[in-house]
Amino acid sequence: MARRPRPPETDALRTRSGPLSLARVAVVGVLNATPDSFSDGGVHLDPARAAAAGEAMVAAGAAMLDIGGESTRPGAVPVDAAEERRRLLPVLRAVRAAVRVPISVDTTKAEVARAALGEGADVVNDVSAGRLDPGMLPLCAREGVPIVLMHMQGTPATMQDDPRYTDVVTEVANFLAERARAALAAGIAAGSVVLDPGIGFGKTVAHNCFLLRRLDLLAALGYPLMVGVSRKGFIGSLLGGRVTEGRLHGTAAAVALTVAGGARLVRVNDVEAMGDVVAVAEAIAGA
Ligand code: HH2
Repeated sequence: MARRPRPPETDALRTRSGPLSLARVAVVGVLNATPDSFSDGGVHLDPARAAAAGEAMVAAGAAMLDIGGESTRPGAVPVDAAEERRRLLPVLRAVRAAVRVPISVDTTKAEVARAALGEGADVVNDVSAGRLDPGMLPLCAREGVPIVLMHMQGTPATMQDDPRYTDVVTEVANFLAERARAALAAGIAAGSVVLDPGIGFGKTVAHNCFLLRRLDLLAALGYPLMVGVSRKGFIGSLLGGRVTEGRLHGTAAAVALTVAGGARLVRVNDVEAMGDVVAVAEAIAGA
């Protein structure tokens, strides 16, 4: 497998906490300050426990932590900005005090993102790619922070009801290219844009597999790719209905293939295990 040439601006994301190097694949640790997230709901709601978990993730090799206060799992009940801030900010403050790596805030609301950036978050991770809140792209431009633009068909409440595409890879690629253009038009620097195919967001098992098989086409858009497969439902389905806790090895297989496909950031719950997966997959993919 040949090493892919990448534009120079993607070798690092410039953040307020320093450069996030993408010369090697960056492992991003997930910390959900929510009662209901499918992968770690309730575990990191307490600020002190979240800070300890964040420290452990960094010690295990996380290059960034992603903190969210609203679950976006299929069927999740949306929360308002006040509730999202109430959950998120104490956890963010505690984690920020405990670690030096960049922190991304997983939100679709500009008001929540603004508050989080004020508390030391460095990157915005918006699963709506700036579509749900017209203030989001201008905020990131003004603040000079990187943004992750993710593809989602529909909204979390209904997205898994009957997702349909004519050609999922082309449609996701076109969407991401359009959202990247919108980000640049809003004044966000090209080197501050990260794209994400949104595995599990309005996609069947087959759609997810098609996307993961052709990540190279998304990487060819010229922006670093983040991919989140960790413990997701399609892995459970491929393993005969396996529960979330039993999806570690399936996650490992998917993470290895995302690295081979050109992902530069992998969003995971099990940082230590997936750090090993990334190291081996990257060595083989780059050999
Ligand atoms: N997946 C989830 C949430 N945010 N952000 C990006 N950029 N990419 C993803 O794949 C992604 C994401 C869903 O996972 P999780 O946070 O574990 O669960 P929940 O949405 O229930 O909080």
